[in-house]
Amino acid sequence: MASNLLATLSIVLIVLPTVAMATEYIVGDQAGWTVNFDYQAWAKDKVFRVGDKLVFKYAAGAHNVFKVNGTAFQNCEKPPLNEALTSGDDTIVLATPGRKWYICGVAMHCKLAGQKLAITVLPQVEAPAPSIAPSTHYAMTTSSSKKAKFRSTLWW
Ligand SMILES: *[C@@H]1O[C@H](CO)[C@@H](O)[C@H](O)[C@H]1NC(C)=O
Ligand SMILES: [Cu+2]
Repeated sequence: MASNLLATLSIVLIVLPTVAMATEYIVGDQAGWTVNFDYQAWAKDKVFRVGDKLVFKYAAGAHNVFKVNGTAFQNCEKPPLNEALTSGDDTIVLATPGRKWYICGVAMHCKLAGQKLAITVLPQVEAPAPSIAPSTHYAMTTSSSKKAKFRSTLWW
């Protein structure tokens, strides 16, 4: 029991800082990925960075998601169907900086109902300059003064 708890705690402690740094955006928020929604207005005041995620939520079959180039975005050109994301809960990790374009390939959703999203992905937040890091050594002074109490598990 206690070892399971410890294992779980360790995993959570290791994973948590990694997760907390990236932002996960539900495209369209409560509206999800749908027709007649202004995705440019939705994206306008958001800052997208490498490592962040876009989640496209929709009823599977009703829509899909294509990552396209700027020309295809403009003209609502659909790539081959096998390139579509279709699960209804599609996560895209923003892997590189730059302009990114997404469209729905179902019927005329892109062309006639504005189901298209264009964003600009910025680089990850700068880490400390590499020229400074190797020559400077910081002692690890942070330590938890509160030891975890597992004694309660013995009283079962
Ligand atoms: C943009 O995408 C379309 C459709 O997938 C493709 O036909 C075209 O060659 C692409 N253009 C560029 C410049 O990559
Ligand atoms: Cu659609």
